[in-house]
Amino acid sequence: MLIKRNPNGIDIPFSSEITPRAVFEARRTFIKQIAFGSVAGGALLDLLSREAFAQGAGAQKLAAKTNPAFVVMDKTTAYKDATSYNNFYEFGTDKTDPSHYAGTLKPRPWTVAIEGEVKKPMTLDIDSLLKLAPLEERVYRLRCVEGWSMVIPWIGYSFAELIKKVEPTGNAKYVEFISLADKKQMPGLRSPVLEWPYVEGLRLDEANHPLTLLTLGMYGEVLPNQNGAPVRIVVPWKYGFKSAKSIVKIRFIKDQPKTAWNIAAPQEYGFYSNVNPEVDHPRWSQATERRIGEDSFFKPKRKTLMFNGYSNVASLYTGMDLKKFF
Ligand SMILES: Nc1nc2c(c(=O)[nH]1)N[C@H]1C(S)=C(S)[C@@H](COP(=O)(O)O)O[C@H]1N2
Ligand SMILES: [Mo]
Repeated sequence: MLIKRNPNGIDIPFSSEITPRAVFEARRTFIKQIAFGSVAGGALLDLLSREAFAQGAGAQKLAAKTNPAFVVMDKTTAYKDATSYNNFYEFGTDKTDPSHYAGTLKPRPWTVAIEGEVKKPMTLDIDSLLKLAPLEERVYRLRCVEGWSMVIPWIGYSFAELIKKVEPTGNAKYVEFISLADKKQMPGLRSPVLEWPYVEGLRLDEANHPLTLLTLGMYGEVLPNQNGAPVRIVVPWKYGFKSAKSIVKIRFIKDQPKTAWNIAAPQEYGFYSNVNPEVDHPRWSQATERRIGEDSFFKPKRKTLMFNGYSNVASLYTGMDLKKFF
């Protein structure tokens, strides 16, 4: 496919438009069935619409216009994989735990308190967040520090839009994202694998980078519980654990915050955690990754890209030793 590079350092496919989850899925089934010769002639269209109907039923739709400047050309991960292979330790540490147990999370009503070094602290509910800026669909790579990756069509807008609204003071140098920690909704909190609540953080300039996405949906729908409903952050050039789920509090602060994984294993998980194939995890290489849904004997692992392929963020780290600030 013909592609061009854009200023965000990611690949843009030539045409793109809002693609609801049902249509992604229908297309996949459709291609599979063509490959196996099980579909012919007039059955094609019928199959497409039936699939779309069957798979789209249930979840709440969320309309958004695709922003082609933020769409990677990689094949999108199947919705089924993106919603059944998850890390969300508040619901257990197995990959399938969140899809099995996150049903107890109540994503509405929900509020996010924004406080700290801001001129306009505020508490916003989900409807206010949905209206704060135009919703965009963006297809990002997500690279977990464990060595697997996915490609997900998120829905949201640049976190910078929210930063503008609350007007950080001159003392604001970092942003802290705090996830819900409610034992009644989250069975995983009984286990001390991490210090609860789950906390993540960014430097203010990282938080202000247009790629940093305040995320309210995926695959044309509101976020499924296991993916961090009703609101999460997505920072595509960093390892997945920087993208905190089910956020209830956002604090603008002066000093670098302590973060959940850094507290748990400081020698393994640094504050920055930029995707970097040249800096190995102490227990494994970060040079390659397995794209979920792509497993096969013939498929070699993919090479992990510097900053997960989002090369234009490099300017955020000019003069920094990324081996030291891992
Ligand atoms: N609150 C919270 N956020 C979290 C996690 C978590 O355990 N708790 N796991 C992180 C990790 S390790 C990854 S890889 C991504 C996974 O996001 P996904 O399940 O939507 O693909 O969420 C991140 N956000
Ligand atoms: Mo992860």
